[in-house]
Amino acid sequence: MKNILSIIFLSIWSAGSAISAEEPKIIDHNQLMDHGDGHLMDMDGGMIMGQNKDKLPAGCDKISEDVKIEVHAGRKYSKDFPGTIFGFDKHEWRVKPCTRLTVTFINEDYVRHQWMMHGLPKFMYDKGMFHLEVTGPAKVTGTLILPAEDKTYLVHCDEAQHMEKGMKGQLVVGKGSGTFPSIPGITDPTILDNYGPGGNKPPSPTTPVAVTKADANAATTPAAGSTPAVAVATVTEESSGFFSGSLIIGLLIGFIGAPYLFGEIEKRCQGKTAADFLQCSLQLLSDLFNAIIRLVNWLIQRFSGKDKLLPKD
Ligand SMILES: [Cu+2]
Repeated sequence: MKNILSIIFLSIWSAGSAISAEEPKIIDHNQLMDHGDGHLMDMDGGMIMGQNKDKLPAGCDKISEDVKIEVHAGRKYSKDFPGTIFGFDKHEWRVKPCTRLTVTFINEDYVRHQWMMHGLPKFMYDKGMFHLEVTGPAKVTGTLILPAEDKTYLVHCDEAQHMEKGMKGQLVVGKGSGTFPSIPGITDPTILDNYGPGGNKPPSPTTPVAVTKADANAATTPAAGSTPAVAVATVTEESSGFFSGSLIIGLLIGFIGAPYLFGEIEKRCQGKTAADFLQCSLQLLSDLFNAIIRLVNWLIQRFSGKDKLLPKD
């Protein structure tokens, strides 16, 4: 009886721990069919493109070193980078020129992810790329030999929005050739998200992006060694209130122009009866109004390219 109870208890306990274990079971795609030219795949979504284990790129006398890396991909790697949803466990890898690099790509999500490298020379990698892909949770391992020149290669997942939402990195060969923007934890975005007042408008390319001091601190502190690419300015209230620029100009013209206008009417219409004075001043105002209309028309035609004056009536 005691033995039966122990067996029941152990069964329940092991079933419970299997359910509570959240780590996905990773399937290894290691039986890929070789389709030639470094293209391998299986029927379960595992794929390698641009595999090369032994052909030396031009400029490489020999393989400089053999490097093996593991790249983990999944939603859980995005949590340190606000605004992202997907991520790699690392977003930058550095190797020497002519390295033979073997990448084990481990996808921990229940969707398809890729580790896709661009910009390889087409004399050797005919699609210009090296590409690992697997529908997870699963892993796949591929190898390539890196060219001799110093260059930075973009690495990303090409599933829709996965790169934009953080699944992006760079492979730096030798000294590299610069950096890519928006690599989580490595480089700043080209356009910094702005959560300040009026922050939903895209900034115009000629004006510095306005961020609050808190934003600026947040943008510069988390990424160690990163340099903010965007000028930091304090937020200024937009002058969209009652005293806008055009209103002030209008008031100035009115204040200066009105006494002059009344003086002119008085001068031209003096010595008339009340009725004649009214008619005279209305005629003057009408002439002035017509002159202004003609001037505005002329300016519009002049600056819209139709250099033709209105006929004078
Ligand atoms: Cu992906």
